Amino acid sequence: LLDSSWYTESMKAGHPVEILDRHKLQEQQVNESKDVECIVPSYACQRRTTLENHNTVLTDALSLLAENAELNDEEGRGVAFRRATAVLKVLPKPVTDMTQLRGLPCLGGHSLRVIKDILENGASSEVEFTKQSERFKALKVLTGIFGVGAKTAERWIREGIHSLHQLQDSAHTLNRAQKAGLEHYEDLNQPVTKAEGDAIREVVEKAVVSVLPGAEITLIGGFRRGKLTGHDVDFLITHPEEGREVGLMPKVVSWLESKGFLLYQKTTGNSYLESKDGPARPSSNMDRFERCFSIFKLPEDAKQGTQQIETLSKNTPEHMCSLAGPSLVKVEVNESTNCAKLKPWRAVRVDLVVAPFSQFAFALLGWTGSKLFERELRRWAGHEKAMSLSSHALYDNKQSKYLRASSEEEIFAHLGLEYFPPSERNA
Ligand code: DCT
Ligand code: MG
Repeated sequence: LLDSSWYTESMKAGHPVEILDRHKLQEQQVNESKDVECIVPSYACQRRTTLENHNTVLTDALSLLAENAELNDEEGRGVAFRRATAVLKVLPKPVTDMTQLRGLPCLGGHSLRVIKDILENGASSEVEFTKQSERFKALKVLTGIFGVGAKTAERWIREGIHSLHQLQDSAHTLNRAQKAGLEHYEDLNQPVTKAEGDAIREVVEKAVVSVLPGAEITLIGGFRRGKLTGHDVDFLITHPEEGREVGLMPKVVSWLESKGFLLYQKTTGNSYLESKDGPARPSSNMDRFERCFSIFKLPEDAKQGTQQIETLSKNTPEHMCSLAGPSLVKVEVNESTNCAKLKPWRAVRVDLVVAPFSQFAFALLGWTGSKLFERELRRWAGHEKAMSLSSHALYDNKQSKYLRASSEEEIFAHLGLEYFPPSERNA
């Protein structure tokens, strides 16, 4: 029986194995036989999850079902699939037999059926069916437009709109974000590389220090966790002197705009006031900071640009269009030479967040992710510690007071959790 002793095996000295209360452990291990020492803790924030994943076939399948549930507004089901996926991510070997899953937490009947199907038949019929379904495909295409959420996509689908062409041909008036999203659809659906993230960081850093010397900028989100690609680039900005960050965002945005770096931006002000709002509810923690959602115009590095043009000019413009996907492709074709040339820049989603210095550690922890890790941290805080954690603060309900922290390590300590670096928060 390989069971979850795998997990123990994979844990290096000093890694957390005994954080969980004994009785909690027993509750989770419904199927476990007494002699098996199971130590996969049930909260993702108790497990070190690196990017090394030995079960990508299974996790890809369950992630797709999670995504489908989320797109259909079935949050509970989505979370259940995400939790099951996260457990599979920490296993030190590929699963080859269902018995290996005995005693593992968070694997519900539905997830187990999917896994069994894959192990026995090479694929899950439910996953394959979902992938092929017109509804799933339409939801993916439409929510792939920046500014379009599941609810809007759902409404459009009910009206018979399944593709970008149909949307363009419809009489719908799109808002500013959606127009920009449609215009830069191809670029925004291409993964952003770490190198592109670093190039953007240089520009944003220049903007930030020129408008407020001493201000500090940190790369957050997936890139801080060591991912090599992402769907956007996230930055957290602060200033060591509390209060100096006030009014910073409009100045940064103006600087970037004046230099032609922004194709779109929308800024929201900081609406969090501890004295007024009290401990932020977990669900509302993402939107209270001064925040800028933007589409960045990132110039291609000249050398890379030339290479692309050379390769692509061997294809006919028509071929290029099909390579690049449906419609909306930014290819400049010179009529006289019939020579196609790529535009010398690409659009990238960039999120900027400004936090007051006293909230910086909470913002850093809250914005580093992964989304599931964050959700689990908040669940742990609420259910196990009677605390409310947000990206602004940590409130202890028993002591009726805020717990201050100036580093992520201190927040983990307040929560009674072993500290994990960002690279181990990839749940
Ligand atoms: N976040 C969260 N809950 C959400 C959305 C975001 O806790 N509902 C946090 C965790 C990650 C961080 O904000 C940045 O969000 P994304 O950019 O969506 O996540 P990411 O991990 O950076 O993913 P990607 O690499 O694809 O950008
Ligand atoms: Mg991100």
